[in-house]
Amino acid sequence: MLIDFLDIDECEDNTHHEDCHSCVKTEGSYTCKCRNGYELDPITEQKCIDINECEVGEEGYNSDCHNCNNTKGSHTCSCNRGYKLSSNLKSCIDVNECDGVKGTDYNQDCHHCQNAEPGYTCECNDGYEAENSNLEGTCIGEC
Ligand SMILES: [Ca+2]
Ligand SMILES: [Ca+2]
Repeated sequence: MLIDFLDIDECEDNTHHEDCHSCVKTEGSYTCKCRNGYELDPITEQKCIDINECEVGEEGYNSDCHNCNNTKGSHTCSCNRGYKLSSNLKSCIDVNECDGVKGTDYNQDCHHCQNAEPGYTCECNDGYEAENSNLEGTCIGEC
């Protein structure tokens, strides 16, 4: 029986790289299959490295993500004022402040709330002046 001592099965011996998610035996060596969010190291082809979705740009993450934060195997987003994270946590969507309970989401003194992106503006009853600035509005009465 002929045994090829030179062809060590790194996958079986557990001597493959610990960052190799799924070891795949090749002729005389091994390579790896990587989990989602990782890619095969192009240099060694023997370990999985995190994809920096924030640097990859449009393909890697949603362009509606305002502040991308790379994490191992994924990434997170945070949003600018007036926006909230969508349910997939990857993009930022406008908050409809006018949907809320008056006094909670929009100003108590705002008579007719108009959603805007971002923020909201107000239309006011007769005798009041609208002051719409800094993503928020309010109605100011005559003194
Ligand atoms: Ca990542
Ligand atoms: Ca809004």
